[in-house]
Amino acid sequence: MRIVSLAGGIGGARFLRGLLTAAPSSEITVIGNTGDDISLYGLRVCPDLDTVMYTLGGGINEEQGWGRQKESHVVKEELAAYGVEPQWFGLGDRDFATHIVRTQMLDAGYPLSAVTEALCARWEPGVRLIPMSDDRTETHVVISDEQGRRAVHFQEWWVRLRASVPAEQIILVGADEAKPAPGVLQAIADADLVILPPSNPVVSIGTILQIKGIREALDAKTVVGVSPIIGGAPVRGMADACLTAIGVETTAQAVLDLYGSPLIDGWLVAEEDAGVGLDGVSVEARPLIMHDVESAAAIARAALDLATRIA
Ligand code: GDP
Ligand code: FO1
Ligand code: CA
Ligand code: CA
Repeated sequence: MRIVSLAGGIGGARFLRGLLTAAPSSEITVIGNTGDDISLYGLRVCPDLDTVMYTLGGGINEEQGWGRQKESHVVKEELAAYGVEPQWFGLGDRDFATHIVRTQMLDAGYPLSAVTEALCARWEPGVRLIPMSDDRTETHVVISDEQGRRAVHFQEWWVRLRASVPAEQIILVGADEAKPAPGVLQAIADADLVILPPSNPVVSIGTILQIKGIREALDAKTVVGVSPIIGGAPVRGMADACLTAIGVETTAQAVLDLYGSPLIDGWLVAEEDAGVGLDGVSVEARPLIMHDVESAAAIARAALDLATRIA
């Protein structure tokens, strides 16, 4: 079976690890979010691609959900000693190597999709990981603070400000010009099934859906989504602040309405959210907390079963 999944960082990666357990013989293509990407100290950092790559490749810091296990922070300390900014983003030493390799290849002219493939040759994530686009896009957030009304990089809003300042607007800079990376539309066309994991509906899935042609390609497919919102709150992170910014309530129902029909054909919600519904969508309630690989695999199995019944 050929499966395509869109993915952000932690929620997407943990779901995909379950999917690999649930469907070991399937061919899985992951279209990764690159709106979170940021250039720091001359290096290109792709947090969501790296989170998927490290999680599936066995190199992730499990407690944190991002970054490398057995990490040290000597380079960060040395940069701080020079007074180099920003100091609010925590790049570890092992992680730095990934960004050095990536930047070196990008500077040599390789597209991000080729760079990602090269990095994955080491990590063997068991899926084909393709960035949503080789064209540079970045999510920026419009805020108002003592410095006035201005746009900051998504990472500054998320990591430095912890989303404590309301987002007035969330914009994917470069979206109009960005084309899907090579292989993205073909993988969707060839897929038997598309899964939207419980990734952030605004800055992960919503971002990928803004790339020209991707949403249209998905309309022809059986698409099953897993709610990242349980009982009116995100399971982790600050997705509520992102949803509020685009005028959407933080509920499993509102996220389903946001994705809407015809995009979504099946929707998994948690048991406390039973009763959620939308015309044309098959909704099922299941335990949706990913405690470990086995519980993530059970959710993946439920998504596969639902897709089989719809198709
Ligand atoms: P990020 O890029 O690291 O923020 O990760 P994603 O965008 O892939 O996923 C973030 C979303 O995952 C958040 O909105 C969480 O609510 C959701 N999430 C995290 N853990 C779980 C879980 O165990 N179950 C469900 N249903 N959602 C989860
Ligand atoms: N998240 C944090 O909350 N603080 C950090 O210092 C931080 C550093 C970082 C470095 C590399 C990387 O791949 C991810 C990192 N993250 C950090 C996580 C990440 O930036 C965000 O969780 C996601 O991009 C939000 O979707
Ligand atoms: Ca992310
Ligand atoms: Ca559909």
